[in-house]
Amino acid sequence: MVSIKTESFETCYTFVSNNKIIMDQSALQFLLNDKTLSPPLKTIAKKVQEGERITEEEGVLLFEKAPLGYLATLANHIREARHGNRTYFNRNFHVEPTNVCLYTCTFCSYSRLIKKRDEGWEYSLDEIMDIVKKYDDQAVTEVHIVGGVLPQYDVAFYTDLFRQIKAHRPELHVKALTPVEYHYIFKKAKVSYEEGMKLMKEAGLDSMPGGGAEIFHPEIRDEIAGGKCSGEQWLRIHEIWHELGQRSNATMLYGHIESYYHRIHHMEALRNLQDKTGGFQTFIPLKFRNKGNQMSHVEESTIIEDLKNYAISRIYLDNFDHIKAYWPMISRETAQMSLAYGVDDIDGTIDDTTKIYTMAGSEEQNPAMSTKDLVKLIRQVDREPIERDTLYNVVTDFKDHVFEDDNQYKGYLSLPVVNK
Ligand code: V47
Ligand code: SF4
Repeated sequence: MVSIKTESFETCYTFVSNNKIIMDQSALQFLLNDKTLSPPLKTIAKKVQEGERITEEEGVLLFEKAPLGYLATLANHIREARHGNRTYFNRNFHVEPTNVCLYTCTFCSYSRLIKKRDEGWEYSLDEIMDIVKKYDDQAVTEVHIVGGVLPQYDVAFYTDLFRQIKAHRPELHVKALTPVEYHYIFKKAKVSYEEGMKLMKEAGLDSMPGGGAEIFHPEIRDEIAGGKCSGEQWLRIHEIWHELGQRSNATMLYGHIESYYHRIHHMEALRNLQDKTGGFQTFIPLKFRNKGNQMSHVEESTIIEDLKNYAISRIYLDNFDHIKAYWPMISRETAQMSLAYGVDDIDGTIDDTTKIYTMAGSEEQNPAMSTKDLVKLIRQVDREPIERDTLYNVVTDFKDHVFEDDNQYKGYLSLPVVNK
C-alpha cells in the first residue's frame, strides 16, 4: 500500500494490491483542495466542513455563482453526516375536503372560485369519514388533510372530524390543515391562535403539514397569494403549535416570480423560528407547476435549478433534520437525483388521493406508488430505504428486505451471450 499526493488536488490516494484506487479523503476535502475554487466559495465550503452556519449573503451567492457539482458535494456531505444512506418514506393517503376556495392564489390550478363551485367538490363529514374508512385494511400510518377554504369548514367541523377519525382509528396520525385555514377559522370563531391550536390538539390533530408558506416576503406574497394569512401569521401559528410540544413541516413554493433573495429571506425566517422552537421536522421545496392557473405564462424552473435549490436548502437550513423531495410534484427520476443533492426523504406512497399537482401539470397523473415501488426507486440510486412514521420513527428498515415475489423463479428472460 502506498500514499501519493497529486499536484492539482493534493489528495491522498491509497493503492491496494489489485490496482484499485481508493480515495482517502472525503469529496468535500477534495473540493477544498481545488486551487481553482473562488475564495468566497472556498470560505463557504470550509464553513460546511466545520459545521458553521452560512449568512444570507452567502446563501444568495450560492444561488448566483455556485456550480452544480460544488453544491452537490456540500449538500451530500451534510446529508450523509446526518443520515448516511438512509432515505425515508411513509405510507399515507390524502383527503382534500373541497377544491372550492375563497382565495384566488395566482399559482393555484386546483381551486374553483365560489361562483363556479358546481365544478368542484365539497365533501360532508360523513363523506370524508367514508374516504378514511376505505383505508381500514391498509397499513397506512398517516392521513394528510388539506384543501380549499370555505365558511362551512369551520372550527366545529374540523374538531368533529379529528375526533371522529381518532375514535375510528386512534393510531392513524392526523396531519392536517395549514395556517391559511387556521387563521381563517379562528378569526371567524373569534378565538385567539393560542386557544384555537389548543382546541385542535385536544380534538386529535397530531401535526401540521408545511403548506401555505409559499414565499413569505410581502413583495411576492401579496402578488401571488393576496388576502390569505401573511408570512408573519404563518410563522406565528407554527410557533404556537411548537410551544404546545407538537411538530410541523415547512414548504417554499419557488420558481415563479420570486428572486433568489426572496428564497433566502424565506429560509432565513424558518431558520430563525427553528432556532427558537426546534419544532420543524422537514423542509419541502415545492417547484411551481404552471398548467391551468393564472401564472401559466411563467416558465417553469429547469431540473438543474431544482437540484440547486434542494442543495442550497440543505446547506442553508442547518437546523432542519430533513429535506424532502415531493415525488408526485417533480417526477420519480428527479426525486431519485435529488437524493444526491441533500434530500433524504421522498414522502409517501400517497395512493391516488391528491389532485393539487395533477391539476397543475405534474408528470404524475396518477400519483400512486406501492411500498415495493418506492423501495426499488431508492435502491436504484444506492440508498437505503426506511419506512418511517410521520415523526420519523422507523417502521421498517428495508435495507436487507427481500420481497416475497423477488425469490420466485422467473425462468430465463434472455439467454446469456458469450463474446467470441
Ligand atoms: O401550499 C399549489 C402548493 C401546497 C401549486 O408537509 C403548488 O409533508 C406548485 O404543502 N405548483 C400544498 N405547488 C401541499 C403541501 C405539502 C405537500 C406534500 C407534503 C407536505 C408535508 C406538504 O402546494 C400549497 C402550495 O404551496 N401548490 N399549487 C402549483 N401550481
Ligand atoms: Fe385556496 Fe390554497 Fe388554492 Fe390559495 S392555494 S386558492 S388558499 S386552495
